[in-house]
Amino acid sequence: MRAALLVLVVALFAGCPGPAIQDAGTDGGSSDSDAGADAGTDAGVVQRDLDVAVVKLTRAGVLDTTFGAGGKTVVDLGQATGGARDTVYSLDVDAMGRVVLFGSTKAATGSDTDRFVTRLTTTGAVDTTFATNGTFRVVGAGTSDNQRHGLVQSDGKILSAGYTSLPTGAIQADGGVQSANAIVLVRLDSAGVADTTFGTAGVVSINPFPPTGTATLWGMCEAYAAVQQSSGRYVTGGYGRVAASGPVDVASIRLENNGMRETTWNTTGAITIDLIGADERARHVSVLADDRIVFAGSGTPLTGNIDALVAIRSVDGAADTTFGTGGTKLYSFGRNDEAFWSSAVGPGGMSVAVAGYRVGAANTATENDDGVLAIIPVSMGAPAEFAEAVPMSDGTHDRFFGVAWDGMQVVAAGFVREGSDTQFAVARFNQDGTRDTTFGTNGVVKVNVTVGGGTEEVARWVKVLSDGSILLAGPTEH
Ligand SMILES: [Ca+2]
Ligand SMILES: [Ca+2]
Ligand SMILES: [Ca+2]
Ligand SMILES: [Ca+2]
Repeated sequence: MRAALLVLVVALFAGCPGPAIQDAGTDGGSSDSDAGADAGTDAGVVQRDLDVAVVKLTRAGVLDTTFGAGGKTVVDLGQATGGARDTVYSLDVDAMGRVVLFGSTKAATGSDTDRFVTRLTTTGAVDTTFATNGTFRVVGAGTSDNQRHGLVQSDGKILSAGYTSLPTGAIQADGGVQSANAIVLVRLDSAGVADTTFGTAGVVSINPFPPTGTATLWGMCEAYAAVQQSSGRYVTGGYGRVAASGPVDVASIRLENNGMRETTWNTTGAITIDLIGADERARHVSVLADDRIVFAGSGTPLTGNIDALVAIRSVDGAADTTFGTGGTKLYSFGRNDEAFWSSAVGPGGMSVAVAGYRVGAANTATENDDGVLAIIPVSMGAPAEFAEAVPMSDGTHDRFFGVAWDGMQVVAAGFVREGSDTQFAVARFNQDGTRDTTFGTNGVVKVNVTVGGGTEEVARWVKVLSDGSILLAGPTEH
């Protein structure tokens, strides 16, 4: 089956990358981006190798020494080439407590990235019974396959969401064949083998924005996450554009459980959320207890001002007009540039927590990057909304990228950069937004996975286990 998948993927990716449209660079040019603190894209003189780090803390916030080496596991999936390096965006835990990691790594055969799914044992060792020596890889030469999220389903199957630059077949003005980013989902069984009941040999690739009107070139679409409604259908969240170039909008499609695209979603088959014709992005998506969908990301309500964004949609994708303005609400935390990067639904489906950051105008003691948090009521009887900047450090940069619930408390994770040495950081909050001061130092725990100036590291995801222990995953540079 794996061979069949590889044949398919190679077939998908074969031929003509041609001069690619710069879709891979849609994050560029804006500080609402993966740049800077997103370990891996910092422009610098040294291109260091990145590895995948997983850290386990006890509920008290102390490194769990039964996991990895002193509470930390670092997996090196490949050596860097140019900008192609190991990175990890999310993790999930299966029914046996094994840790499944989702990210991208430099392709074995090229200088681009391919997605990987790696499983660790409960004690943090690479689980060699999974896939091939613990890792499933999609191998597509030259196509920059980006995985942004994954999950373990209740049936044990594993879903991977991301996007890949694929040839559209359209001819560009320069005579080359256009490539554009398409949503790519991959489903594996619990052994790490491609699930042939999903898509074609376990893979679905969809660009929902074909040329319209007199256009000949395709738009593009990326999935930053995919989640499952109770029907078994998958909803994606990310961003894209109908036109071949220009600003992006929040974009979402829905798939049947077998990977077929489902065309009743928002009646048109796709959701796009646009405010003033500038950029809107979803960075994560969650399913509420009643199957409504929550998108978390950023939007541009005014030229030159980016705000964090939350949008809520009905079970079938219509705007939930009980929320915000037409189902969309913007959050400003006193800066030009704010974004949410993750969302998580609380106990009983009462509230949804979203976390991200605000970007300082300058690296000053009073205005640097800060984590932001909102705890939003989504059901009758939920506590009032909390939405504030909640810096882990007033004097230096900090951001959140992951969020999870621990009972009635919220755990958010990201990084703190002190001097030039960045560290994983995680904070625990009470539901009123105050820090849980019984956790770490004044509610914050920092873990320096790689010690040294100039080495980036950032927790991109946090998962709280049933005993309250905390798993963090992110890339670390060395
Ligand atoms: Ca590496
Ligand atoms: Ca703003
Ligand atoms: Ca700060
Ligand atoms: Ca460090």
